[in-house]
Amino acid sequence: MRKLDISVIGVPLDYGQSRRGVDMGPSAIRYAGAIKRLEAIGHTLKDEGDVQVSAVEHKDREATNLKNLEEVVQATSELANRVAEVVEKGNFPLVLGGDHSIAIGTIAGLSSKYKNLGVIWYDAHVDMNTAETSPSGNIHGMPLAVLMGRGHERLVNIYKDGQKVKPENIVIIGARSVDPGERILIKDLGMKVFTMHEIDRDGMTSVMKEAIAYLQSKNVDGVHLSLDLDGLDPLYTPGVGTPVPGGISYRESHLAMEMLEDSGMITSAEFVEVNPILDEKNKTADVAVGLMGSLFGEKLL
Ligand code: HAR
Ligand code: MN
Ligand code: MN
Ligand code: MN
Repeated sequence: MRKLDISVIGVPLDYGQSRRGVDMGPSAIRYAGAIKRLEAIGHTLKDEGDVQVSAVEHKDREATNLKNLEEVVQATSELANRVAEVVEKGNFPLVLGGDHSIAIGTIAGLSSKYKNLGVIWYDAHVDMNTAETSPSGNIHGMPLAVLMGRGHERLVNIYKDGQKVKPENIVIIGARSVDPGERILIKDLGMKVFTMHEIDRDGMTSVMKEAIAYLQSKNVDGVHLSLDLDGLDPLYTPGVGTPVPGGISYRESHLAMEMLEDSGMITSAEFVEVNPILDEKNKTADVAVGLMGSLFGEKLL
């Protein structure tokens, strides 16, 4: 098993969507014992603290379909710098959200080290809207489009200009809520998506084997896991802002994490969308920490 130097960065950002409370995600995940859990496996942990997020919404905003653009740009820009510092010193970045718009900053920062990054997007949603296609104006529904170079220039050009991930280096797992504009983009770009249909039909073992082999075939120099807790069924992770029934089970999710650990391919990770206000006794944060255990090599025997 790899022994890693893991740097934890919290991003208490809830401006990428419309339900307050997901800014408390990093605290909830720390409270659920993330640091001790990973230290017990044998890794070295450093808690780098939280990225600064404006507590007050900016007032003079341009009328676009991008809610709180200013706040999201500010937080993701700082996050990108922090992640770049972490990878430059050779540590493994573990980012705690916050809503999923933070992936814009995490992956922008990773681009300082990884030139052909692979991404596993574990989510009920595909997060590939732009201001033109978004039904909500919520930026947490847009990070994958932004990272592929599509969307508002202030988001696309965070940390450095343009595309951060190639569409063919992305694997989406767990999708079951896709908007019309997103569907067109997936087809146009020929993206690799394992929806709930494939998971149900072929089983998680087969899906993960295929996902891992697919990314290996792209000769990626690193793989980032972006895990949205709403990828799981809300039975297991009720503390999320946009739950969608019919999701991935607790057991399938642990298996997926264990298979990723066995592959040795994961070089960074983020766990997002934990909202303690909507949760039942910190259940969702507990699941997040359990999944981290499996991802980082916890073994029963
Ligand atoms: N697709 C919808 C939108 O753009 C809902 C997005 C919800 N996104 C997240 N992240 N929770 O996956 O508004
Ligand atoms: Mn808030
Ligand atoms: Mn998401
Ligand atoms: Mn989601």
